[in-house]
Amino acid sequence: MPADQLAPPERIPRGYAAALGVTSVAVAVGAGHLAAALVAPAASPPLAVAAAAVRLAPLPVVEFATSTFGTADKLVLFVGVAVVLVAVAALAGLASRRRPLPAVAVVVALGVVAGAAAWTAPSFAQLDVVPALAATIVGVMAVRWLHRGLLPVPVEPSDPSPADADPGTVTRRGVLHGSAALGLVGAAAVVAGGAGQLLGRGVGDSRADVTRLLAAARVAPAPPVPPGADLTAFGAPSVITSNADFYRIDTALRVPALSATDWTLRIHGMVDRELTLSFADLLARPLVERTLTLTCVSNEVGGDLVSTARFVGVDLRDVLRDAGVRDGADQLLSTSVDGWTAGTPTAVVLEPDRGALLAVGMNGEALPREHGFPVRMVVPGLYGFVSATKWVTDLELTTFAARDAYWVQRGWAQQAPIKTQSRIDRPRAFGSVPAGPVLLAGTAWAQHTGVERVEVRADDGPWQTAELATEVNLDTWRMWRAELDLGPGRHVLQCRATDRSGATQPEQRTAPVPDGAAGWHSVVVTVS
Ligand SMILES: Nc1nc2c(c(=O)[nH]1)N[C@H]1C(S)=C(S)[C@@H](COP(=O)(O)O)O[C@H]1N2
Ligand SMILES: [Mo]
Repeated sequence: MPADQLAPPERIPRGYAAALGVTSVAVAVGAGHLAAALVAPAASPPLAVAAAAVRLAPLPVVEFATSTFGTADKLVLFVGVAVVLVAVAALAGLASRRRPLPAVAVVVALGVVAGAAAWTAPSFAQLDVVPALAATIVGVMAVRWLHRGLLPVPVEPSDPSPADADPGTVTRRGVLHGSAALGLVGAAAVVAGGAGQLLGRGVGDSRADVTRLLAAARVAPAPPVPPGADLTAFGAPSVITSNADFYRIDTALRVPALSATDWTLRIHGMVDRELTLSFADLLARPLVERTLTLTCVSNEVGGDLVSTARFVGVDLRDVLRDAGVRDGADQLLSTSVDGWTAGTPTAVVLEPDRGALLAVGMNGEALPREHGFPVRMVVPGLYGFVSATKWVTDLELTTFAARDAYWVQRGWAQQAPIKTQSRIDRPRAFGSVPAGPVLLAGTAWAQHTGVERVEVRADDGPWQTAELATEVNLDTWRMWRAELDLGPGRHVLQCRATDRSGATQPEQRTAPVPDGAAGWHSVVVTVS
């Protein structure tokens, strides 16, 4: 047989080529994720790229994403990044049927993108380039190794396959060899990625220790929720939201893994004395517990981005007074470990009866990691985006003229007190109820002002005053219930609250941007 007939077909079959691309990129991502868990938790390549996408996205896109996908927007983003990555990787593989160079080039380019994403993050530290570097090196090695393994082996005389097979046909030995190589690299990707995920989660998880410390600490407790404050039996939400049910809003694609031992808070800028507090310094100050209702500015009328917890912390006002706030410092700019910022009016934080906290505990335990472990800010009466910085590590006294915080740069308001709102929780929208007296129940909030009155009506009829539950405090939502006599058919139920300043919610619906939604909540029900 002439020697040239033994020459190996020099192209990888299409399916294998695509798999080469996808598997190589997968093991690169896995290696990057593992390297990140070891040296630079925030800089895992897929997380860094997704975070950069969030930073670069124009405001309308971000608004569309949050309004369309709600709190699932992060999942949608990750799935989006994954789909694009798989497509690019498969194409890179297909372009590399003869030579590995195109796939190598694509892996390097992806590495550069991941490196740039980490580099441009507001929280960039030098080690943050390591994961992208590790991913690139492992990805290039995988491409070259798989390419060698997947190029079909020469057809040997003893082989049962026809000797005149088309170039590009793989022999059985080639199939086994190629699948094994792909399987091996795929398994390495899963192991590395999984290890990265596990290690990343474990870093700094001293929550149980903090929970124990708080249980042993002397805390001025919040008055218990008074009898008559809860109307859960009638369908209103529970006054205290469990930590598991507490709404969560933030830009963190991976919850920062801080350790209470390593945490410090720097207080600087327009102050007389710059301060740096450790977690132990914080716990050495008087601890107080306060029941407070947090609300997100993105909450739509009738929405559920509002929850209440018993927060334990230290008075933020006292801490700022220790640092000595200079005249003219009208903005308290707080920064989280991942670079997110909020700007709070200094005057509000310094109000003696405001009760602003550097919070460390929530509902009897350390702050859950999703809610800011080990320390977050909470300022009663202000929307979260201007006050409730989680994973806070830096407080700068500055001016509103000098600095715009994260969401202000993206078109949201600089000043954002929570708007008085009310919500019908029962009956459920589009539910059906039997005819006769129909029971309505819900909640209303006017943090730091207090809820004076809630009214309900059906079908633009006369307003009827609801029965208010016992008040917990001015900073906490207030439950209500009412009864309306409704005949069979479709009805529109509405509610509106009046706060202690005498202001009644305006009827006019406005969108959450830039400073919170307004308008009356209404639900449509069928009485049968
Ligand atoms: N570090 C950080 N803190 C943050 C945010 C964020 O994106 N990053 N979002 C804020 C917003 S918009 C709100 S409404 C509250 C929500 O707090 P929660 O998730 O504990 O309910 O956190 C605030 N603190
Ligand atoms: Mo928010």
